[in-house]
Amino acid sequence: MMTKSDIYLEQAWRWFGPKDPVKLADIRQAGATGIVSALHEIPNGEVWTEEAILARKKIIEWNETVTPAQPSGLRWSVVESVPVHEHIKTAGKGREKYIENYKQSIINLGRCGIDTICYNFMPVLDWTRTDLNYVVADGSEALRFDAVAFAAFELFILQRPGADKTYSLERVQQAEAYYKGLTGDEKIKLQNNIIAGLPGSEESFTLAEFQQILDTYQTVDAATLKENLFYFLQQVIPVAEKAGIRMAIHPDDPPRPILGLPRVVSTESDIQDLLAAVDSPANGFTMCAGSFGVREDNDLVGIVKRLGRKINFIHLRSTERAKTDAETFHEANHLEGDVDMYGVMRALLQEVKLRKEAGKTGAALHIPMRPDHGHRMLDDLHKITNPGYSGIGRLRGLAELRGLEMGIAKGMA
Ligand code: DNO
Repeated sequence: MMTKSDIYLEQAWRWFGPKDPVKLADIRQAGATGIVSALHEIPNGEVWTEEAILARKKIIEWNETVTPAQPSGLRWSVVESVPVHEHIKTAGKGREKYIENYKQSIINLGRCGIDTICYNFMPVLDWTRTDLNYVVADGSEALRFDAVAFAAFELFILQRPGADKTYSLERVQQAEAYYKGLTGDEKIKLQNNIIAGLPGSEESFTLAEFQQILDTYQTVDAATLKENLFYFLQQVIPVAEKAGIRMAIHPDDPPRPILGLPRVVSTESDIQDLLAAVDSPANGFTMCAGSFGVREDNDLVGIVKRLGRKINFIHLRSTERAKTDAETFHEANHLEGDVDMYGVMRALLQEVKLRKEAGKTGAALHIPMRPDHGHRMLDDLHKITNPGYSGIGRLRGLAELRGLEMGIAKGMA
């Protein structure tokens, strides 16, 4: 029998809680041992109590269908995400209160034995796509960000004041033609895809609410947003360090400003800046190959090589930029597309090896990794799935990544 190398990443899987159509029992069969989850029902900004955390942890870690209950073989390894309230990002009037609440949630999670928290600092919207059912050559469905469709939403559906000045004339014309070709239902669908909230984004808006919240950023440019991020880090990182929690900021997706809003976690130099703001092992990032990989100027393997010791969590997926439009992309199969997954995996395992030599253990050694997103394929196509989070599509992703990892790790031993 092949024995597992001791250079490996913890295989994790995102689970949206008891309502997720992909069940914990399915995840066990997919071979993951780490669960990535959140208390999605708690409104942004409120404290996560120990009681609520422990109740969810019990569901994940104990199989209660047998008596007496047995360990399920899964552990709640990462919280994705504890959302950062908008007032923290804009330095609004509730900032101090929301930071105190955030600290308390960190302390409570630490007390309950959680070791990693993923979060993001994207203004208003979390990850954004325009098409949730883009059919690729093999007939499966992928998520897609179409820059023309996005501009059509912003210019002609939302009609954001000043938006036309942020686009080239060519883009405005493309967007107009695109918009004119949409039926009423297609317009509603595009709007919903963008502002009704993708899984895990926690917030959804009507058009009027959306413009209102965009307006709260009128005086927040990239420099101010960075300052607000650093202020947040200065407050929460020492608390996380003491609580035994490793914070992992997630990069912007897509990794560039949208809707006139700044985005400050898009590039290697953004990451360097935020790491330098507070020097602590608790101040790390999520190496999300798919999000960073959308930009051609992000050197993924280089990021892992240079900043590897600050990687606290990993998302592996690939994207493919459209040949005719550098800002349009879809999500490719995990080992295809623009991401050099072999190079990224190899660099990650080299990092694990260094950590092993340095005597690290647990999550600090076997960094949790989840297959990020997956196509809707086979039986997924007949089921209701969370966009990007289908069972079989991710199973394929994890299986491919696991094989890649094993091949590389064996070669390194
Ligand atoms: C999308 C996810 C993001 C991510 C958050 C982290 O699939 O990668 O929603 O969870 O940005 O805070």
